[in-house]
Amino acid sequence: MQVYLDNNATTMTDPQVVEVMQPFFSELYGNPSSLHKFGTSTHPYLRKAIDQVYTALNASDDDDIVFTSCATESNNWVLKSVFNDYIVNGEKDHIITTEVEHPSVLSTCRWLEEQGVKVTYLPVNEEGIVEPHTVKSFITEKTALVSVMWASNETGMIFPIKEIGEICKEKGVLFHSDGVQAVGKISVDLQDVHVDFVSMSAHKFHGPKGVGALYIKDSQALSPLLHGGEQMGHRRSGTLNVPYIVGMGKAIELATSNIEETMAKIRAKRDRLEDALLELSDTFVVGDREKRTPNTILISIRGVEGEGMLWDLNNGQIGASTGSACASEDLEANSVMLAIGADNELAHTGIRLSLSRFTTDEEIDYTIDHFKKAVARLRAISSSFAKVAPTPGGEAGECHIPHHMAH
Ligand code: C6P
Repeated sequence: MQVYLDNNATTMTDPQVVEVMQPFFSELYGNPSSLHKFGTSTHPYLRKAIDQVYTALNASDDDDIVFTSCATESNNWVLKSVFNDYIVNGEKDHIITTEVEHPSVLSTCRWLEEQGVKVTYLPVNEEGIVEPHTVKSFITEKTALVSVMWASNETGMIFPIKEIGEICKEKGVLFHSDGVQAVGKISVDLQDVHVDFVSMSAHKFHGPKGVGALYIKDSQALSPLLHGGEQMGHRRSGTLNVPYIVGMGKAIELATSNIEETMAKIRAKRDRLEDALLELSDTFVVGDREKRTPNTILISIRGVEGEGMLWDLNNGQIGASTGSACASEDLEANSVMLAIGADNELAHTGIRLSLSRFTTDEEIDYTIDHFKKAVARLRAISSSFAKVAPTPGGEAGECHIPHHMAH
């Protein structure tokens, strides 16, 4: 059996999505900007995809949804254009974000610091979320933008976006949320929450890779990241990627049209897996499960290195990760676990398991069985190693565990 439990890194493209994309490669391949019928015949399909995204997010007709190549582009666009539009002219000089954002936000912020922008990286609390009062206390007259993720890719913790949005509105500060791990996993209602910009990526909700979007409230001005032709009303130039946009429309419709029911099923499987793994001694899960996206577990097994565990899971045909896929090549401790107060040793043990609507009960049973055996194997190896080479200055397993991680 093969089990894919890395759906926060990317998802399988739903076969129904592949099917609707198919005609746009070799049949309806015209450039939508062309005036002939090859081009214009794509328009109804593009219109439909746009409507599907608006409906899924409950966006208003006054808002803009602009297709991009991915969430990394959407995040870069917001941060760099806010810099260009509000900071370069000296009006403002400050951006607020959090310590636990995805690298597409954090690296862009570091680059902005090199350009002279003051960036505050807010700490998270012990559950791994930033508290609204913390955001409020750092906003000054010079703050141009607050950028806080909607849900964490690593822990699944859902951030208090509604409350932070109210604070930003009251203070007159622009608010961006990286919605990559929220869209398609929890309800995202953009008429209920005040947020100026939301980034998303289709491949996180069973759409294709290489297409994302940026939501822009009230179609407000934001200078383009890519200059060029007139596509998307000059907001994002480049020939429209029709098959992928059509695929994204279908994917978001499938992911959100019955979200409560779909997520209840995923949550039941996730909780069963989590309960079973927590039967292992010295095992901890980050964050209250009711406050997490329904598909995610970040679990730590004391004394079991994350990389060793991944290797063993991989041998058992189970795909998981130690955290963000784009940081998985280094062997550093999980930065989100460090940010919530885990010590270095514990932060090296995190394993992220993320389910999807395609995860089956049989796969969960198989994973529970293999995971438990893997922990036993790895613990046996590390205890026999410890007998030969005791670690100086401390007993095995002596590490700081934040109290919220204890089960
Ligand atoms: N996170 C993960 O393993 P792209 O790659 O541009 O489609 O999405 C980037 C991105 C932005 N924000 C968040 C919160 C994300 O989770 C991701 C992608 C993957 O966690 C790959 S690094």
